[in-house]
Amino acid sequence: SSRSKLMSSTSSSKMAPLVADKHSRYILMAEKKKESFESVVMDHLRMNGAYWGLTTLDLLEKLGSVSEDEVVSWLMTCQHESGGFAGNTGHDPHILYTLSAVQILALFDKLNILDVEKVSTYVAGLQNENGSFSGDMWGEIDTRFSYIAIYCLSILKCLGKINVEKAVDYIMSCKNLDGGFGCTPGGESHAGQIFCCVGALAITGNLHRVDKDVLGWWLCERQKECGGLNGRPEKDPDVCYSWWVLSSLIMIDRVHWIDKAKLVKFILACQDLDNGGISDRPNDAVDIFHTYFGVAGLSLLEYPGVKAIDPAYALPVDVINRIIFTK
Ligand code: GRG
Ligand code: ZN
Repeated sequence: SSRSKLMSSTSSSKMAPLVADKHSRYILMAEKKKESFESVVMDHLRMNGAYWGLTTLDLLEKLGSVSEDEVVSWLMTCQHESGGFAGNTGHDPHILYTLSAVQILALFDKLNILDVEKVSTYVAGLQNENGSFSGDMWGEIDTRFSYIAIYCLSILKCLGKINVEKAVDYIMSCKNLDGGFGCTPGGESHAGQIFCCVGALAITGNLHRVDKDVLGWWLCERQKECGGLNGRPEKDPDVCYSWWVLSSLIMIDRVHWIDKAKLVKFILACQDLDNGGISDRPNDAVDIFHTYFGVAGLSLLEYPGVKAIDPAYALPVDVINRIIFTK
């Protein structure tokens, strides 16, 4: 079946395997010749980059090579008095960075150092009258922020602080006739936005409100001849959609509608076999973002040697189990 198809197809050609150690080394060095991952995080990658790099290392069972204390003490300097986190020390808080901070603390099993009341008050305070969420005090509204707010409050066990019903109704108002979702009502369907909406519906137990066959069809049409996935019709395939599309297909139980073996090949073909890292498409320059999405995609595809990742929370399954099933 699909697993044997995966085996035969990967062994029949001379495809290079996942060069996991090189990817770990690439992340630890993060394009500079700096000594430690921590200094690179502080200087260049900031909060989102830290989440991408650290999650990739954990999926490859290499999180132990990072100094947890250094990362966590830097991370806490990014917290603003409002409770939200910034992308780096001294910057302004935003819900995007607040999620990355919560995710990093979850990876290190350090959520207990958070002032949960403060962080959850910041996140809940971004909900608008119509149920939508703004990204920060300036007010831009996007279903990305709905997903992030629901995610943070779920992990912190504070969903009671927002109006979940209104939040879900707002997300449903961003659904299109093609089965997909956009960033606001009427916005074009895009795989990244679909991931956010489906993820928020999954976390709140509302997946029954998705038309799984219509959405599943739109999502599986993202696979191109080369095996890679694109983010919407007429666009080029890109490794990051191995995450946005595949996680959505898994959440709605339609992952068998794509050719998994062909997608594995596409991701593996985007590796830099010499220096590590994964690019958006074959022969492009690698970056930490696509390295994360390539490894996370392979995790969803059950590639050997990569830990399982949760499709709704985008963190290793063991991390999510530890949080959801305790206290
Ligand atoms: C926890 C994984 C995780 C995410 C947090 C920030 C966020 C929540 C989600 C972002 C969802 C999103 C909109 C992703 C799309 C990112 C992307 C590759 C955009 C590029 O769009 P275009 O139009 O590129 O520039 P295409 O591929 O369409 O040509
Ligand atoms: Zn991309």
